[in-house]
Amino acid sequence: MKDNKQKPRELLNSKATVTPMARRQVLLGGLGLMGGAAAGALGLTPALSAASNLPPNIPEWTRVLGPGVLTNPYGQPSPFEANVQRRTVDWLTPDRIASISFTPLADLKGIITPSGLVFERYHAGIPAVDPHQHRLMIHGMVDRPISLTMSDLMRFPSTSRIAFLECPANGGMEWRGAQMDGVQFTHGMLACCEWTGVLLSTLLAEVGVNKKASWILAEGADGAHMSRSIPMSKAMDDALIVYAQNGEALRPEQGYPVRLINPGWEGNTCVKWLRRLEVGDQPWYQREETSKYTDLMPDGKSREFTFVQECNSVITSPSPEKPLNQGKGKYWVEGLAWSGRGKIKHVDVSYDGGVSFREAKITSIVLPSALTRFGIELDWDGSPLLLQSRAVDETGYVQPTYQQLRDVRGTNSIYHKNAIHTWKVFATGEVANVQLS
Ligand SMILES: Nc1nc2c(c(=O)[nH]1)N[C@H]1C(S)=C(S)[C@@H](COP(=O)(O)O)O[C@H]1N2
Ligand SMILES: [Mo]
Repeated sequence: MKDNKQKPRELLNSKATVTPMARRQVLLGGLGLMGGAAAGALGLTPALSAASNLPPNIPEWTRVLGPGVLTNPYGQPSPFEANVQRRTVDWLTPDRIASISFTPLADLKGIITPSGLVFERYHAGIPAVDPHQHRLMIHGMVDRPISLTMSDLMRFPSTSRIAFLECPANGGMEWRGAQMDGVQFTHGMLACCEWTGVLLSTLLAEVGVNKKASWILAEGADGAHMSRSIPMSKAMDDALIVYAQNGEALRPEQGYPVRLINPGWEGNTCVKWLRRLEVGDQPWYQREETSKYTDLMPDGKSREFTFVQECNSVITSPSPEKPLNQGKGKYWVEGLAWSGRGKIKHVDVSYDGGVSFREAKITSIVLPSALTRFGIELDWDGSPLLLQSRAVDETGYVQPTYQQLRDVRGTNSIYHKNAIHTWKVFATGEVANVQLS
């Protein structure tokens, strides 16, 4: 593990280079595998030579009729975008069953993550749930326990909400130093979708909750029976029982046919393939070691519950995946900010490792507990930069530096790392992940 926490000036002058292998994998990962085959399926042929398609010539695709409707009954991205893929880090987990894949943040625009690119986190793989044989049970300290079919669930008043989904382990590999060479891996346990379903409070009103009840156990139908204890206050506030994502049924990866979404809270509380909600008067012990999400503090004690995903941000371009590869001149620097405590108020960007900051433009709709996009124009003179973004949310909370975060949390943690991130831009335009204290 590289441990390259340095002061801005040392880093700006350092000769450190980008790890060439890692970057090449990120940039070329899917192309060789998918480009040709996908292009064939759509009836597109790669250009004979690029120049023959450029003005003033008439490009070849303008001279022929293209494939017709229903060439692709469920549409796919252009084959030229085949490199935009979820990716995993093979050394992170022993297999791909209890594992994670990452959202390709560098290639995305706006604030909505396309469903097929939402990061995946499984403790026992994806169960093949048949919606007709699936039930959502609600029982425990309630007056009228119920077992709902999917059709039953869809008869309740429906509501939609855009919210981010973030694993609290996002960035966890960076606690001890800069390690992952790409924003996909430093911040890609993150997505933002429009979620549609029924407010949990509506279902709880239907079953009649005992006045003494204060917690709810949510349990999944996967082999891990992954379960989480949710305080009644969140259940009664904005917790959503979701059956749709970005306008269509949930994807199997995201919990088809039904999952829990707790806006602004740890992704692990958002139980997928939801089969059971048990109402009780105390939290349940988290059963498996692998599904414990506790924060180990410097004194060796653990925090049992840290539900909220605090304010965070990252520049997605430039990034190791998006170098400044057009020489000197103007570039659009952009990134994402988010806070589980509400709306993003503003984002500052630094080009000199936090010595000075300037305010970025917010370029998207601003919603509570949703990704928010920012951007700022850079007129690059070709000298090295230390790029940072620092977000502030509507509670006034300012995203901490590594030093500030480590003063409270030490370096033993895995979860809830929201420190200001630094990209070093070299004179060549290449970008590397570095850490400043
Ligand atoms: N049933 C079930 N729910 C689950 C999980 C799981 O393994 N099983 N993983 C959790 C974790 S740790 C996270 S971060 C989120 C990830 O959601 P996603 O895979 O839709 O991105 O789902 C949560 N819900
Ligand atoms: Mo997670």
